[in-house]
This record gives sequence, C-alpha cells and structure tokens, in this order.
Amino acid sequence: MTSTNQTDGVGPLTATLSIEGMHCGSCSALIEETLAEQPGVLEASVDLDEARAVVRFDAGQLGVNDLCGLVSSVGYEATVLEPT
Ligand SMILES: [Cu+2]
Repeated sequence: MTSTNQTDGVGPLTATLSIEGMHCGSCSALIEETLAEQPGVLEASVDLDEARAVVRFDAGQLGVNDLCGLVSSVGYEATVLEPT
C-alpha cells in the first residue's frame, strides 16, 4: 500500500481520538465495531484503558469529524487528539 503525504488530503490517514464515557469491554467493542463498519474506515482499534481510538481511514471518503460523529451516535464523546 502506498502512503501519500497529505497530498490533497486524500489517502489513508490515521487519527487518534480521545473517547469519554467508556466503562467496560463492551463499550470499546461497540465503538470499534461501529467505526470499522463505516465505509472508508480501514482499521479501528479502541483502547479502553487509555480511552482512545486509533482509526485508519480513507480521507477521500470521510473526515475526523465523521469519526467523532459515529462515536457520539452510539453514546460516547470523542475528541480528536491527532488528526494526520
Ligand atoms: Cu460498557
């Protein structure tokens, strides 16, 4: 897989989100599933202890705000720590 260096903002990017409201493994699993099912999301990994999600996504299909929106649609609050 080739990685473009933020050329036109299109290509696979990685964002780190801080997530509030998770209290157990099913919370993190739900968020992980919700993100992973979204078209354009290549990989989602949620860390319960760190209260973070690391998401690889196709910037041509969605943006970090969409990722936060998905997390809040299932009842948690997400803040972008590192948009890349
Ligand atoms: Cu829970």
